[in-house]
Amino acid sequence: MQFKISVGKLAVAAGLACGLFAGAVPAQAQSAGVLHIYNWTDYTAPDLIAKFTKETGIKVTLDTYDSNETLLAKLKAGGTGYDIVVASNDFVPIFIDQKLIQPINAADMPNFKNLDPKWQARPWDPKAAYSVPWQWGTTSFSYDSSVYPGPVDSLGTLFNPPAVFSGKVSMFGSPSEVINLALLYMGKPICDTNPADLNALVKILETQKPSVKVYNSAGISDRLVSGEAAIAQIWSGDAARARMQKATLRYVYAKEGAIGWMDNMAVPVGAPDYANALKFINFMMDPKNAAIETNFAGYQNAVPASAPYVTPTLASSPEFNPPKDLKMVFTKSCPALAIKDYDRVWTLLRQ
Ligand code: N2P
Repeated sequence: MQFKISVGKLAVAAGLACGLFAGAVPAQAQSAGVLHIYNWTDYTAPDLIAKFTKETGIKVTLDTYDSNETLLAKLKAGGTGYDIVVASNDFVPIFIDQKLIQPINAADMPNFKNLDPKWQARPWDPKAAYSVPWQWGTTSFSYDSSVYPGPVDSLGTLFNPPAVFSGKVSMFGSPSEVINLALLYMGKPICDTNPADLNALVKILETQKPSVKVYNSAGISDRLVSGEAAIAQIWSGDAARARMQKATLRYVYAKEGAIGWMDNMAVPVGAPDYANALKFINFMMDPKNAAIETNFAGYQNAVPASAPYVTPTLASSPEFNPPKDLKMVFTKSCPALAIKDYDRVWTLLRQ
């Protein structure tokens, strides 16, 4: 083992020997030319990657996942080789506590000033010590109005669906995201552990289950567009993209509200290309680059000066513009007890 030395380390050693480095070489800067990104599916604009590579010479690899739980399991297993991951606000504190992501001191980056001040100090990372906003959006559901004309104004249409949706319901595969939306439907707070409420929660999910075709957070838009699903739990940007392919789809802002969230870039502990990760994070806070990502994925970013570059079709879309009077409940990290309860609910549901 002790004789193993990575190619990156050799390159650094060679560079030092040739006097290429004027200052101190950061310990993590082993490989000059690669960045390994691990992000949600359909969430990284190919144009952005091409532009980053063109401007920096850094090559990018991209792997994808479909839930925070998958990302957590992957980082816990260790040895991923990823330099950038994108975690939702309710999971960032978990990654910090479990020492799975490392400090990046984003406030010191040149483009940090481009962030909207309200997103510079986020409750889950007040000093931007570990993370930088990627995008934010809402979670609700879309249905096909050619299958069911509506009107639809309640999460009840998803959780207690009319017969026409039988076998055509698509739900996320993520316990936290399914349970948060069900709690909202019940009018109960996120992280609720009241036993009577938990029983009612199980009942709602068990009642919905016979209508559910699949619990899977990947491929949602494809299922809606192909007709395999006619109603689906979905995030706002994916909903906009799906509707652009199938005009009869409708994203619902229910009277019970919608879930709000923000995803954040972070650097895993042990990232092989730490310096490149910081370059990418800074690159993403450039207004034009933030707009490229927004135009691709359909979500709001945290860089106000990106607005002029956002396509008018997206900027004026209903999915991009939650109504002013919407009850938006932002997700948050739950105490260990609630997480345990929700694991039990999920296990019961999926057995
Ligand atoms: C994936 C979008 C995921 C956002 N297309 C969920 N936080």
